[in-house]
Amino acid sequence: MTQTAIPCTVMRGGTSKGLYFKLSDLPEDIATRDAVLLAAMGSPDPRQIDGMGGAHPLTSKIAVVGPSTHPDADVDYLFLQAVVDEARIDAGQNCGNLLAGVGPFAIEEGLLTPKDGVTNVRINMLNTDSLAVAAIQTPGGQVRYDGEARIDGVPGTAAPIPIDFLDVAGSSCGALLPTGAARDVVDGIELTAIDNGMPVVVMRASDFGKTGYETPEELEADAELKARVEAIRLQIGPRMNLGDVTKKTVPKMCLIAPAQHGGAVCTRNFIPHRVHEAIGVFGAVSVATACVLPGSVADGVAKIADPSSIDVEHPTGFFTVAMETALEGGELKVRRAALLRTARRLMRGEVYVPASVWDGSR
Ligand code: NQM
Repeated sequence: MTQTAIPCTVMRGGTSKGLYFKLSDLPEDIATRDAVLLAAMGSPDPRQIDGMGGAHPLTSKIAVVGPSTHPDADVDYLFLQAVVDEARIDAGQNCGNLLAGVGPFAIEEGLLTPKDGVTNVRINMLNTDSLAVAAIQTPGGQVRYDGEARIDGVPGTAAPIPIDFLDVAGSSCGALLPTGAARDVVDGIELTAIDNGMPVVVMRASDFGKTGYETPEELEADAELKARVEAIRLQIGPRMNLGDVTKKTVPKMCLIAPAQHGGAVCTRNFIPHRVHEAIGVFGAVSVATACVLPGSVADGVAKIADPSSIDVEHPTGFFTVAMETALEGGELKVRRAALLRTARRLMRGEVYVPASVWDGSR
């Protein structure tokens, strides 16, 4: 036997795609687990030609799902980013897009019993120690994938998966505003460092001499801009309680501009070394929160018609975040955030890794 076969499901979750594993199908030892996942994805290699990865951070994602270790949840979800061109598995961020596939996967794999109608799956998100509830369509106790819900960045329509978050503010950085201020200045650029589920640094595109309406390709081709953005990221990261972020995928760096299509704000997101084709889920929640935060750099850029529903524009459309916030003693409190995603099971089978990486024993 030269290869080890591991049960695996490929799913589109929101605007991302990844490999979904049951916790019990992977090695317990973390170093061996990470070696297995790198081999499964084909990292490190810019083309990921010898694995399942799609040669972009958005298609080099992994969800590990297991029985819940939280009294108020049904399942545990650990998100792992396989870095495309480095031998590195990063557990330092959450992913709200792959999160959309966790409920369907858990039901399909028998990790919880579905209802006839809609099954609310309570998910313990291990990366940020916070909870989400995803409503999965399960008529007759079967996961339904087809439907009429449309999300920008994905062709066609699918069954809706509304997701609710109760406690994501400060879940990575310890506070909604980890530097203690709504506005900071680094390298002469005003910014808002915020964490409402994802550490994000919000900056005005115009401060970099950009419109904010450039395509991801145009921004990725701008070496000078990328160097300036990265220099700011490396300085503000430790101040966001993230330590040295040189080798981390957080914080995300978001350039904002006035909305072009009737939304609240226009965004371009460095995640952090590629530019997102849309926007991450928690990334959008954090940017939307900056838009309602008094004194943030979004003040004067974002136009908020209705603070309970914020349309974040991105390169391929809109991302709508529903939010309940309140000002308490001048401080912004986030009571609830919610949004809509879809997901689809694409394939179920076994992924093969060299037996020299793992012989299958746990
Ligand atoms: O912000 C991309 C994605 C993500 C993460 C990234 C995400 C989120 O679109 O919750 O979904 O910012 O790395 O999958």
